[in-house]
Amino acid sequence: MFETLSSSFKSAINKIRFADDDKALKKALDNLKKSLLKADAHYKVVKELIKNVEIETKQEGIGKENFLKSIRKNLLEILQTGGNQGFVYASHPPTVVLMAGLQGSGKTTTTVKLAYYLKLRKKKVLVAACDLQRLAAVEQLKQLCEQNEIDLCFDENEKNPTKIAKEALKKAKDGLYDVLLVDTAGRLAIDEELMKELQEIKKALTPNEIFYVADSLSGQDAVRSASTFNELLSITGIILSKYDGDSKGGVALGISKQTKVPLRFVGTGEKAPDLEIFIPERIVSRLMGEGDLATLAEKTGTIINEKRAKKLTQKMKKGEFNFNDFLEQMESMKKLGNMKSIIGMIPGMSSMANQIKNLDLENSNEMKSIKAMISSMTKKEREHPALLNNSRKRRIAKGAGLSQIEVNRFIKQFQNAAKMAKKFSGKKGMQSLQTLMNQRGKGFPK
Ligand SMILES: Nc1nc2c(ncn2[C@@H]2O[C@H](COP(=O)(O)OP(=O)(O)OP(=O)(O)O)[C@@H](O)[C@H]2O)c(=O)[nH]1
Ligand SMILES: [Mg+2]
Repeated sequence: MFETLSSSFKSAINKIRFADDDKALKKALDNLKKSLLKADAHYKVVKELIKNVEIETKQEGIGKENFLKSIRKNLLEILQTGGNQGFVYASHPPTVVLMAGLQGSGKTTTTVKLAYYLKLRKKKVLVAACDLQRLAAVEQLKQLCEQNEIDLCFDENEKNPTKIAKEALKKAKDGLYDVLLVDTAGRLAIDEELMKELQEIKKALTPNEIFYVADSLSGQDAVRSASTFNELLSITGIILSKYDGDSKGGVALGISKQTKVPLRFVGTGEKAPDLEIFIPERIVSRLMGEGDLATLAEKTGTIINEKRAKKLTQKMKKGEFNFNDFLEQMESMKKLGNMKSIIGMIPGMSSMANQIKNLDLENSNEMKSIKAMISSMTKKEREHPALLNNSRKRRIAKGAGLSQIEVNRFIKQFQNAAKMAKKFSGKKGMQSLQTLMNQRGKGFPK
């Protein structure tokens, strides 16, 4: 995410080559303004940003450094409007979060993503199914929660969402849950009936947070509807969904400043792991093309079990890395979510992220074939890749419905990967891993 915006900033910065070059500054600012407006950032926010950067850069002396410093400072100010960041836990659990939004904006998906995010952080999470408007709504949530092993409170025969909400709150308290997330019904437009329903649930729960889920594809409309919801319901945070369709990404830039409500998370895909925390300092780094190692390390840190990682490294060192370990690694990668957004967090890689289509590990043909091959192996073969002779390879190919050439290619790839792994698990490899680990714990929200 942010690749489009990031490249706008980078190209502006690159235009400033010489000191005291008024013309270059003007050109850089004009270009920046145009591309931000094209990305659907609000004109007032853009105008103010450009004006401030121009004044400050001239004051400090035109040059790359001062220009960069001024953009950073002003971007941070814009993104920080509104207060709380990330996820804030109530002092007395459960933290109750009411999810609101228009029809199809992504409330239900985002509820599950947030539950998944919190679960990875070792929180006990309950979801309440309070959309009783749409027929299949409860079923949709049931399936998503089952897939991701998330507890759900629901009653398909109940017609009154406030009743379910109250029941869920009681269950959350009795069951010592850390967080209760309440999914609600959407409407095509903001109408009285919807507001009444939401206000009633709000009264019954006194939630700690009311998150408004806004569809970023709807551009400035998302900002307007967020403002209206805020007037009527006093929302405490905004989540921008569908940010993987990047064209109108400029909305993220101004939405906090325009609504005075902080942007808390951004949805970057349809799957449970595709949710990014929105921390202004980190986002500014990403916008400046400097990557975001903090979020990357935090994300990998929640998924990679350190003990297990050590054990794997030992195995790699001894050259004992086998097919089971390989599958396990693949499963962990899946939990990281949208690869495009992961790559964009690595410093200097944001332009590369732009070129990658949403790489889907789970559903790629390659992954499917690899899984089929490994499941056609015996337990012994999986643990001891060296056993695979020609007759065994033939059997595996048959079992997986693949040609022997394909099986040979995969085994070759695997052997190369194991060799590389052995090399990197030596001293040098450990050093780079250590550097990444050290990034953890620096200013992470709990
Ligand atoms: N690509 C992408 N799709 C998303 C994202 N968030 C939600 N969607 C998709 O958007 C569609 C609507 O999402 P829902 O979560 O059902 O929306 P909702 O607000 O609960 O809809 P209603 O309950 O009908 O009001 C689904 O097909 C989701 O998969 C996202 O961040 N990226
Ligand atoms: Mg829904």
